Amino acid sequence: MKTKKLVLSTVTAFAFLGFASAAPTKNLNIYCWSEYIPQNIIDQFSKETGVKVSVENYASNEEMLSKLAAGGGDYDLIQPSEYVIEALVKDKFLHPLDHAKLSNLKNIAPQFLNMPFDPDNKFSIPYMAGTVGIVVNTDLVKDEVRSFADVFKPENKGKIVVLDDAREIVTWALLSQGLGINQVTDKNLKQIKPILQQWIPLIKVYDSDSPKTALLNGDASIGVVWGGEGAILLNKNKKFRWVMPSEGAHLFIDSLAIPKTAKNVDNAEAFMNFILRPEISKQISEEFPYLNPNLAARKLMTQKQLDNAASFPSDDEIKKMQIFKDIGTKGSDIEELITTLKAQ
Ligand code: SPD
Repeated sequence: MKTKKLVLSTVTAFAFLGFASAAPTKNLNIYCWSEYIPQNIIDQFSKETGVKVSVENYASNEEMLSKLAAGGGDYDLIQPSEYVIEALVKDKFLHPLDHAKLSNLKNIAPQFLNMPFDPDNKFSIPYMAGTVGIVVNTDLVKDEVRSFADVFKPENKGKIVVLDDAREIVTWALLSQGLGINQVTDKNLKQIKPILQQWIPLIKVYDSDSPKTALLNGDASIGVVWGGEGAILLNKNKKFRWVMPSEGAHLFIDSLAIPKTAKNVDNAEAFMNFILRPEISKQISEEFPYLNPNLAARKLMTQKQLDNAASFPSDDEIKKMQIFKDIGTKGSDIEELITTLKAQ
């Protein structure tokens, strides 16, 4: 991604200019995904530690990266997904973690530790994982829906809500062509362009913050959404059905990491260890029911929570899922393609 490379180099330059961590303070600035860290978790941490926490939200990895690149914010903790950690590690943007302060990391399932984007979890700890799938309001959509191709049918024009995320949208089109989610080449982008040209005019709502809202208020009757959002809908009303797209899906792992520029590293590590506690992680899952990688927390969860297919795909489903990799300058090609198609 041309912009991203620039972004990351700019951010790295900041780190080298000496804006490194200073003396311990009672502040913590978090920049995280919207609807992901419950306010009551922040409040409990503040009450217990006396640390004043400020939180800013973003709706995509790319939004977070451009804010960092612009030198905006003064963050101690960020919440990147796997391919972004990979890029930030390459760019030497992250502060190495002190594992002596992360005693609760042992609660994380081994399958989510030591992943290729951050071997030995030197720079990041898993927060939540999940997938992206289809939610159908069965009161309003009577046809069988099994695939992305079933969602993006002319009959569904004006009824569809999707994530406002270029990499996601391109991924669905790649999968619909039997292509891998990281096979973002010029040739493949050319191949999927006509598919996206058919799909995009059918979409009514783009929303990465809360795609469930359009399905709840009737603005949309079918959607392609984060697993956690799907899980909330399933809990709210039996008319909503979760469908794992037959073309395939990806597994995302969103982590917490500390920028090299952070001023409150101790507080950031204390927060990481706090959210890794089983009872705290369980509370996070109650409000935002994603695929919780914390095994000790899962032991405290109800069978109903664990049985929610949008939160916890089956082992077989997970085995088939691919994971995003850093695609470098191709990221900006994707952004450009989707922006152009949305404007047509
Ligand atoms: N509201 C929180 C949504 C978090 C979704 N994670 C996104 C992963 C994108 N690759």
